[in-house]
Amino acid sequence: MRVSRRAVLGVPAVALTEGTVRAEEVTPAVVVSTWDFGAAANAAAVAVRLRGGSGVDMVEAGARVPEADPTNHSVGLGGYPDRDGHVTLDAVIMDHAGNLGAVAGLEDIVHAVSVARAVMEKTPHTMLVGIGARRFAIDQGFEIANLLTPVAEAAWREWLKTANYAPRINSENADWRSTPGSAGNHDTIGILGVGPDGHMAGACTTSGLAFKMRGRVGDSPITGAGLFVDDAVGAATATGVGEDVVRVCGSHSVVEAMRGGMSPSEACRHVIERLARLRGTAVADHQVALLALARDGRVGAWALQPGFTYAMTDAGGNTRIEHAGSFFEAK
Ligand code: SD4
Repeated sequence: MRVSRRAVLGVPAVALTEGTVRAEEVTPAVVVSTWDFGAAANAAAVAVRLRGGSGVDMVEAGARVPEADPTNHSVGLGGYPDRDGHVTLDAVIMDHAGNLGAVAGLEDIVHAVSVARAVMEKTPHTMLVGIGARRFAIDQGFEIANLLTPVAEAAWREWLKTANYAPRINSENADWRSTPGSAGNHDTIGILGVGPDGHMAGACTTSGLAFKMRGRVGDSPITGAGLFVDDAVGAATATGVGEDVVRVCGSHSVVEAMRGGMSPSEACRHVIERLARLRGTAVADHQVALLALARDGRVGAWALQPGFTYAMTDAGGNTRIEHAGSFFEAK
């Protein structure tokens, strides 16, 4: 089946193919990201690359696109709040030389990925959390903003009517079978890129699971879970129920499997199968998806459940959307 999704993507693209060609058999990608809407992020990343920007510049520029989009309810502005009504952001960025920065539980700042980059470049640390992260961001000149949009607040107030305050980690993926990228689906963006100098970088940014417990942090800002970059091998990122990604150090495990000789999709599948073996029925209704970019531009992904899509873009700016295989579909 060949389906043009140009209208959906709103980016310049040639024929976009779904599910007919293995991602690893096509033109080497220079940027990949999670979900259909990653296409807009990839377009921003490639534009930066064409202007000579580095891998870090690319993934930061890409991640900032959904962060600024109020209609995306799991990243940045417009993200769904925690149970107490606070929008809290988690983000990480990592370069080819093991430099990395992260923030967790950041409030009132739209571009968590850029704060993470400032942590990487301007502090001796790798992660700042909560009020310390917020204070650092303000000191660095980031503007304060109200991230709780009227739409997100209305969704939260609706949720409150029936809210059971017991920990419930999969409220965001309650309807993961809906259209990929839709409001009910996972929206975290993980983005991996290769700069014009051949060096890799990655970023991951999210507002986390909707209506999470106050203080909860998932996988996204955790190096090795939500993101890992190894310039000699490749990079990986994760989306889905962060508690499950953390259990298998998702992204790091994918990179290590690639180091051992697996292709990107084999490596993602290997780690998803490990998670499924480890957790059994506990993950029957959870979505976890892994996406990998080898340093030579091969791309692969695998998920627990069907429905995970990713956007891959070559150096010429041609974007295609691919559907990942899944554990429960392949069973
Ligand atoms: C988290 N992995 O906080 C993130 C959520 C996510 O799409 O991927 N949402 O657990």
